[in-house]
Amino acid sequence: MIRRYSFGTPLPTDAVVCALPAEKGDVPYFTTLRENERVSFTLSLSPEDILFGLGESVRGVNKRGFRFRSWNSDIPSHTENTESLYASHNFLVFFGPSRLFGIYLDDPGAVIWDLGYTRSDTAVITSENGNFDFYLIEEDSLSGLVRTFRGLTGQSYLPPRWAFGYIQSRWGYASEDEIRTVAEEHRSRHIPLDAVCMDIDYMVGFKNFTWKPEAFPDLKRFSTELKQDHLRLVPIIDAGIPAEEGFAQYEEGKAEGVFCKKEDGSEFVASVWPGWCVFPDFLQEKARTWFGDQYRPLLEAGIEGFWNDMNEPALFFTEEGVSEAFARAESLRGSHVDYESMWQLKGSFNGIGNNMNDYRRFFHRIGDASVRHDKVHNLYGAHMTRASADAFRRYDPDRRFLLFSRSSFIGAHRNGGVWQGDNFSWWSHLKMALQMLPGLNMCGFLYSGCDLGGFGSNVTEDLLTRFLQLGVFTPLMRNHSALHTREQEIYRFSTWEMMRDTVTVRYALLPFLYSEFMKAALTDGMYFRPLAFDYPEDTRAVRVEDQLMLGEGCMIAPVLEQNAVGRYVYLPEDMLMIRFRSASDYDLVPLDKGDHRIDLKLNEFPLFVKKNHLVALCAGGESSETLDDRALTVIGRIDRETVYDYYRDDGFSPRPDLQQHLFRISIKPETVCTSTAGVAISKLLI
Ligand code: MIG
Repeated sequence: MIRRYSFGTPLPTDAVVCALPAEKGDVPYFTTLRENERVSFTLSLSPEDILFGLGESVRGVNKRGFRFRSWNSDIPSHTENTESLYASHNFLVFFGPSRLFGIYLDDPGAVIWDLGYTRSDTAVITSENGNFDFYLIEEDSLSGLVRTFRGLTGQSYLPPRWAFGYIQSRWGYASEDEIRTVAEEHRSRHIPLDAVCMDIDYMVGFKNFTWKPEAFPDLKRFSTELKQDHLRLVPIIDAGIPAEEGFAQYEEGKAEGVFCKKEDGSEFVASVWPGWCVFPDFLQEKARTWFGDQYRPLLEAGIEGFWNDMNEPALFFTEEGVSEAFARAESLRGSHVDYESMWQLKGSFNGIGNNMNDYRRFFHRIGDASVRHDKVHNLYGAHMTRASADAFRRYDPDRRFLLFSRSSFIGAHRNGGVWQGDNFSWWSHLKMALQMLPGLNMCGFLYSGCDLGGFGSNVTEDLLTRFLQLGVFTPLMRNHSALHTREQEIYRFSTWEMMRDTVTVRYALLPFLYSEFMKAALTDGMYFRPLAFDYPEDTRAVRVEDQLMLGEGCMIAPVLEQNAVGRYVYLPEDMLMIRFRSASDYDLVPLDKGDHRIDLKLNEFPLFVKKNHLVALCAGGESSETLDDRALTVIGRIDRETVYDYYRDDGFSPRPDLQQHLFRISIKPETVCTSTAGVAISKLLI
């Protein structure tokens, strides 16, 4: 059941797809307080209460014990103390012995989530602007609750099947020769690969929708050549458009009036990669259509996937901001130099990027109204994603395109996936990546993953290996790294064969993981969940922070620590462990409910399968298109007839019907081909 409570004058966000009448009276459970524009909701928490959700955010699966701020931020150096990341996902579930409900604040401005931070026994949620819809969702189970919420916000984005392949990316690939080399290094060593990303270096002067003619003399020919080798190119697109006289996109957009304006009606200009830029007003349909149409030359060159970046929007600086900083610095000139004045001097320039004053300098048109950016800040990236997805649907309504964005808001999950933004080659960020996945899934962002290996700083062999072992299971499996960091492609390392073997597991599992993903997406379910969703009565399971449920019957528990050759795993019920080394090399170990110390050498990683559930493996391959998924090895620990509904489709049609694509696989203990220690393995042809 969902109830809507309306506060102030809510602005349209595009997050919700069902209109509900607003309730009269106060929101149950919470104490509401209005203070000037701010509205806050207070609730006391019992020691047992657990809070799940908030999508992309730092810290644990259980969000309790910290303060978060929904404010989309370009923040590469985030640590566990960072209150805001690249996206804002205002959905939170309260789960305790005597309560189960979820709340969604459909608020495009800043929202503060004090979840036991100021007082450990109190949650206070504050909308800074006070114009929003508050949804209260109640169901009998965690999964039911999330499903109801997702019904409210609409079906998740469906990527094409090739997007489940391994993707190699790096900031710096600047020509087709360089990309060809990356492709060849993978193919010649039989490291599976489906796509290579093109970062900003492909553009002329970092200008969107251009590409360097010397480096990419014939993009269509190049993309066709790669497609013959079952590889795809995935270029990046940034939010800003260079404010350069004579640059076609600038002139055209200016004539159409689609850029964000300042109060005096002049264009808002800020510096990002191409230099001075203007920013499409993605909140206007006209601007979305215009921006979306700019993808056309790339689509015509055969591109089927994109990543949208810098769409918080990230701002390096504005002329106004720089002048103000200089003025502040100037005012200190001649004053006695002490630490205080020096800190002030330094401070003048430190906060110049992504500055709140700049976010207050420009406006969006919503209907007839002019709305200051900071009031709707968190919608910008989501509406850029919407512009792109709409354009792809216009260009080819019969095909799914790959699209993942850095910034997002709930609603964008219908149009694209997300990557988790700039992380570092840190063990702590490997754990953070895992812990963000269930929240993202609750909010509908099923297609997601982190920069495997870490974006910033220098990776090590063991860390990349453990990142890849998590990546085997994340729908987006992309190795990405920043300019000037250690080269991070698998083939750069002495242990590349071990890493390749890890990737082969992804390809053996790809049809199964795709099946689990599509079933979750088409039923408003979750691909990754906290253990609490499956074992709400198990007081141990509900607090597990480093294991996740995957699909209907599986659980992952990656190694997240340096030099570890194993880890403790808690099994809430009897399971089968598949300990992988490669697509063809794995152990099957039945384990009973309880605590286990599992040996996991650097080349080993486990997948756990509930009793009387099945996993299907194919023989693998080097690209998603060339996998032979007709012969499946079905594995399970079964003591009765067990059924798996295997989803299989053409991998690109946009509106697949679930029922039409399900194949029922059924095994009886007595009919299996091999049976060792209660584990059934069956080879099936379908
Ligand atoms: O300011 O395009 O998150 O993935 O490699 C950095 C260069 C801009 C940030 C993205 C990252 C990408 C990088 N971009």
